[in-house]
Amino acid sequence: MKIDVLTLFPRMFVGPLDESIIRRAREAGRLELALHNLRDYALDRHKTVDDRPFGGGPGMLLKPEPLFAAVEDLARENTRVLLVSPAGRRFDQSIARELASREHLLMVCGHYEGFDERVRERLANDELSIGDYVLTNGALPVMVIIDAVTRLLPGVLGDEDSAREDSFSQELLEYPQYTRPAEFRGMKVPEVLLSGNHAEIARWRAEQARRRTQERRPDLFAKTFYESGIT
Ligand code: JF5
Repeated sequence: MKIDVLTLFPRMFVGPLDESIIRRAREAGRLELALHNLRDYALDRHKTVDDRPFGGGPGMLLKPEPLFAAVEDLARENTRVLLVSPAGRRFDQSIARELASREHLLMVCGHYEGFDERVRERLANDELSIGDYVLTNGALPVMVIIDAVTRLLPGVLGDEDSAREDSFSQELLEYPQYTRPAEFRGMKVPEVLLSGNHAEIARWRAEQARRRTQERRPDLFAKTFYESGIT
């Protein structure tokens, strides 16, 4: 998959996307990542990318001309153009799966008070948010989305992790897990996990996952219940 990123802060991406699994995905050629500075698409000699909103009000907006010029330069027939801002639809694991199936993403980082509305109308296929809070710009949320999508690309994770992705994510929270020692500072690992009774262990884990999800994430629990009939 190819991902182009349009941002006013390309240097923010250096570091986070050069480590660990994303680095390996890039080195293996499974992810091709290219950073583009929106300012390079400014049309005037002052390299202006923002302007004041018509009608007044606080803050600045990203003006349309540099964004249109950039997207028209970078997008192809099969490109998904994604805006990232707090006004987008909430990014989740199922959207990550959908994006991972695409050939080419062009991710546009929001900034200031956001985008001129004509960018939404004409340029973008979708607008995504990673949660209900306001950041200074879209670089961090774009990196979050790239991370979540990259680990789903074929051949990026080891077999064990990709199997986990299939069976667990988006269903329930994790059950409690323990490693050695069996007792640490007086805290004991639940007896059942040391029993060697695999049917019993599976039952305990399912119950713990259900209970934890119901308590901490009633929204997720309701969705899982609705989809699969788990009680
Ligand atoms: C941004 C205007 C974009 O703050 C965010 C964000 C929060 N959740 N998801 C994305 O993006 C940066 C800020 C202001 C447009």
